[in-house]
Amino acid sequence: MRIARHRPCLPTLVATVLLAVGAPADAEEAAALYQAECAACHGEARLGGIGPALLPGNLSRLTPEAAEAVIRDGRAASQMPAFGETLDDAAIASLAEWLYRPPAVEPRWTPQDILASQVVAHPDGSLPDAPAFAADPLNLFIVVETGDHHASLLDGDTFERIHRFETRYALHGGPKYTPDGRYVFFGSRDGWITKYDLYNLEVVAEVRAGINMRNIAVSADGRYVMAANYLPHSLVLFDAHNLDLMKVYPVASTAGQGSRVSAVYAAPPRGSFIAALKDIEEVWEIPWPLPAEPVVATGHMATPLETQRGHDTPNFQVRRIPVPDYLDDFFFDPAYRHLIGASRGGRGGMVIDLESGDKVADLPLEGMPHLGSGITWEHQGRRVMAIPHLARAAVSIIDMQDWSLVKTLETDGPGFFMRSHANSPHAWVDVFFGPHRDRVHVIDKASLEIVATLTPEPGKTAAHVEFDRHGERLLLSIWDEAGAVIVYDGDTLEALERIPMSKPSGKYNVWNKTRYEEGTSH
Ligand code: DHE
Repeated sequence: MRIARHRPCLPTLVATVLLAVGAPADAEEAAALYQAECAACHGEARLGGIGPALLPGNLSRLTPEAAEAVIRDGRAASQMPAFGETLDDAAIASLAEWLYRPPAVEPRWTPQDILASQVVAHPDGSLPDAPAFAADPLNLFIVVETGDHHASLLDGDTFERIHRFETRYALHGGPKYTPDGRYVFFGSRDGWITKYDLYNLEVVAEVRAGINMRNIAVSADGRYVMAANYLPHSLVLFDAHNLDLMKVYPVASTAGQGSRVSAVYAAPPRGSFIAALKDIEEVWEIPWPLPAEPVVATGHMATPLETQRGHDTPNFQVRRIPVPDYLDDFFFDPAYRHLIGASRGGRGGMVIDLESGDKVADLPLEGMPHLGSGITWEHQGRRVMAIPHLARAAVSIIDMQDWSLVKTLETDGPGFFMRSHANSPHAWVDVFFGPHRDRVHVIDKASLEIVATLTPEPGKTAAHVEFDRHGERLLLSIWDEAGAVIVYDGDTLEALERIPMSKPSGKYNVWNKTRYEEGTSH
């Protein structure tokens, strides 16, 4: 075995031992190699960290040959680096083979574990009902800083930092707000959900939903939180008030095959949570109880909840919708009638009618469309959606009436995140991968042309935009330990201010999120 160099984040002692032992001839050596090369991101016990859990039950879609290729070449659109120059073929094969061996102790996270993890610091309703600051509470931004695991609360009018606080390790996915914007829920990759009171700047409650979590969703009425896990294979429902456990849904096919959950989202007009699964060709819909009075959800979805709920699944019961492929990534039309999904390894996307459960269209979306960051707008009287691709230097624009491809815009590299606002003439897309990762494109939503390409800080990754509630100014991240968010004027594209941050990943404006603004993620 050849180890040309070892990565700076590795435990030096173990790496030194490995240099001495040579090729890993047995499981013990492969295990040591795992500790040296992989544990920092995937966890010492393979339970996940900033990378996913690596246990046989989570690798069912990956052949050992494909696992070797991922170790050798890295994985597109993730933080998985290539080890091809560090490890020789024998070491890679040995390591890949070892990952498919069951762990000595099968990891478990039972309802009792969930209950025991719950901490209620300030029971819901025990803190004052007015904000402790003067800023517009509906124009606040949460900025997640993954560099040192903190979050900042910004005033969306003055961009003054109201507060900065420590978060759980490795938050991932967008924080979710209650409809009044008072509380925000964070989810971490290692399974923790934190409910935070923005008015009082205090944690209300925390609970650990799983060992390796994908994301969380909050019902449109703010009463329920659903967590989607990779490990264990489960969805977990909580009462949002103090994060009391309500129900654990083991995720498996009717034949008993378990599955990771790709993600879960709230579908307000349907009054339900919708989850796509990674290892079973099914989408799950789980309705929450409808309020006695019709609730107009928000923003452009001015439809009473009842009228859209066309199926008769009882509250909190699972409706299984068979689909033709695994769905790793997905998105919805504004009415939440259609789910637009894609498999990471697939050659395109598909549209599922959530009422009939039928596939109604195939989409020409090669190159790993990042549907989770899709946005929509009105173009010449028709609604279009635009999505970047994780493995292709392009943005695809699709007509949402007949699902035809309107345009493919060539970009300077594959992108991760896309953003706009109903009041802005522009859509922004980053160039997250490749040599031009310090650039962002600005697209004119009327002409569907790139009208500007900015390089906010040469050499540093520029990514992820979020507008203020008015659609006038926006925040863009400089994705670096010594990074920043830069405030731009949405019309003139002029940089107005630089606010230092530690690797700011996402920014989340209260108004845009609670109103399900068309130009942002939900
Ligand atoms: Fe994410 C959101 C999946 C890698 C940063 N990412 C999401 C969501 C999903 C997802 C399903 C939507 C959840 C939500 O908001 O409720 N992400 C995946 C992957 O499958 C992938 C490719 C591999 C993985 O490691 O899980 C992946 N994601 C990354 C990263 O490497 C990023 C860039 C850095 C990080 O923090 O891990 C990253 N993902 C983000 C961010 C969001 C996100 C900042 C929220 C975007 C938003 O604006 O809503």
